[in-house]
Amino acid sequence: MDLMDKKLIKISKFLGFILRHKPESINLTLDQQGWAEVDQLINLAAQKGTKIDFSILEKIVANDDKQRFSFSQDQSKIRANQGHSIEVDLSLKPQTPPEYLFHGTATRFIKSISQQGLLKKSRQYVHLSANKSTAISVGQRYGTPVLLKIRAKKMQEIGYSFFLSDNGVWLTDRVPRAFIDFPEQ
Ligand code: HQG
Repeated sequence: MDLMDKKLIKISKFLGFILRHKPESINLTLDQQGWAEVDQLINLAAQKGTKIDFSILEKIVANDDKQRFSFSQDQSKIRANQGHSIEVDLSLKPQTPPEYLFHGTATRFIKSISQQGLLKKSRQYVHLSANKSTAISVGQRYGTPVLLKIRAKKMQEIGYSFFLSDNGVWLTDRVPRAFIDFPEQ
């Protein structure tokens, strides 16, 4: 990883924090759809000591490993594609999920998940992925990863809604335990 990559990752983390969780920490306000004015973001971040310019934002939007951020069409605004803990309306339309989706978690959460199902915790949705390897790396963030297989299509057939974020993450309100296949211990 070269220095530039390191800088971009640092700013991408900063953006994730600001655009998903705490815009007020730099006195920024997001609109209802989660958009921040790019100029405002740049100015307010600078006031709090984080130097960002438009070309860095362009690089992050284009190259972020999970495509976490998007510009509005005219590039005057930027937002996070998913992962919010603050209330935003991403205007995602319900979609039919594949038969199975995956959720990566850590061993220490399994007992509670087997009792309560998957809950969204501090975020707006439970996050699921179509491929196993993504789910495993998500779970790894919290400890020894465990892969849960979710009967998504069944859930949708009985009335649960699923949404697909612009960066390919499947989102739903909750997953009752009956739709989760736990790995054998
Ligand atoms: C767990 C990252 C106990 C859940 C990733 C997870 C993702 C329960 C944790 C995105 C539970 C919440 C989201 C229950 C759920 N009892 N634990 N009943 N129900 N949990 O970070 O899915 O890199 O809010 O399994 O790639 O880990 O930030 O959710 O372990 O897409 O862009 O509670 O964040 O994206 O943790 O990750 P999180 P997540 P970024």
